[in-house]
Amino acid sequence: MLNYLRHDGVSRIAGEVDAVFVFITLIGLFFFLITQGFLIYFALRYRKKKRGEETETPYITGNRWLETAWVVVPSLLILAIFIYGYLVFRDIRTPPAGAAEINVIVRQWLFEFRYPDGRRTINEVRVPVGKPVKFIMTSQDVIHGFYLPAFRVKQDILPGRYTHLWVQPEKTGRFDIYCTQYCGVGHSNMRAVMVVMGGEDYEHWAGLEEEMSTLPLAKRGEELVEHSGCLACHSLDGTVKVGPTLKGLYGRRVELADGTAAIADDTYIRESILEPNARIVKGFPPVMPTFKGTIKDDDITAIIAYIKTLK
Ligand code: HEC
Ligand SMILES: [Cu+2]
Repeated sequence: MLNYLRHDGVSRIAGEVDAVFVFITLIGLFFFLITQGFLIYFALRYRKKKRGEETETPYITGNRWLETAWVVVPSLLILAIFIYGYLVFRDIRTPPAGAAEINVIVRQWLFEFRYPDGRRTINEVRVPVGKPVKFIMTSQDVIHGFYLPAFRVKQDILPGRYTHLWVQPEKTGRFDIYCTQYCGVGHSNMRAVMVVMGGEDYEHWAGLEEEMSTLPLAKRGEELVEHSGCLACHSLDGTVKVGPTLKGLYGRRVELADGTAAIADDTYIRESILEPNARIVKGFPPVMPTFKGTIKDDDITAIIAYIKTLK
């Protein structure tokens, strides 16, 4: 949590947003100290007199200068806060011309990223450092959110509408993305990461994806499991995470929430990925997102082939 307190120069906008907050906080602090200072001073200065020491309260009808000042000064300050805030807001909302466009399609409970060249990734978006990127976002079901705390930017994602958000990362690294609208039981698992890569690394990665199809089936399945967000919820070593482990799953007898049981064969695993809520494993919450439309048919075959190797 604490590392979000400093923006560390990840982008120009992050610095601008922090500066607005510091500006507003300092004004607030200044008036807090003045008002509280006078409160304490007056409480002592005009405290109750001892018996017999009565003084008559002066009758004050007004003070034109004082009243003008306390109307004009706060008005100017609020105007300054508005104008400063508006200028930064305009900057946040206006992507520079020529920003690369990445489509973000979300649903309960995952982020899918689609690149201009047709590549897709799940819960992980890769962008080159130093270049502006515009995310064009829409939801397939309920309202979700897209929050990049390190970059100080946030935007709701709505069904049936497109919203956008842009960033220009100035530092390489991995940055968390959170869904910030309570979107159902799996909400707290709805996280993604933005990987900012150096220009050359990015070019290398962009060329990489194509080679996938020549890999052996199980190896390809392994890559898919690693890059589809499965490992956020499933372990490969037998430990229970949000969901059951994938180790030794193939051929296992699975107790289901409705009291029946199933054998984890090809059909069962396929259904688990495309329609996770059709059969729920006993003792687990129904939080797995569907990968229908995201993972292609032959890729599911590859994932099944990989799960078979996890003895
Ligand atoms: C948000 C967490 C989450 C993600 C991401 C996720 N799963 Fe699941 N998965 C679950 C949970 C929870 C269950 C158990 C409840 C159920 O049956 O839906 C489950 C069940 C399964 C099952 C049935 C397991 C069994 O023991 O019967 C399979 C197979 C599976 N997931 C595969 C995958 C694959 C492959 C991916 C990635 C493409 C994936 N899951 C992504 C949470 C997740
Ligand atoms: Cu969400």
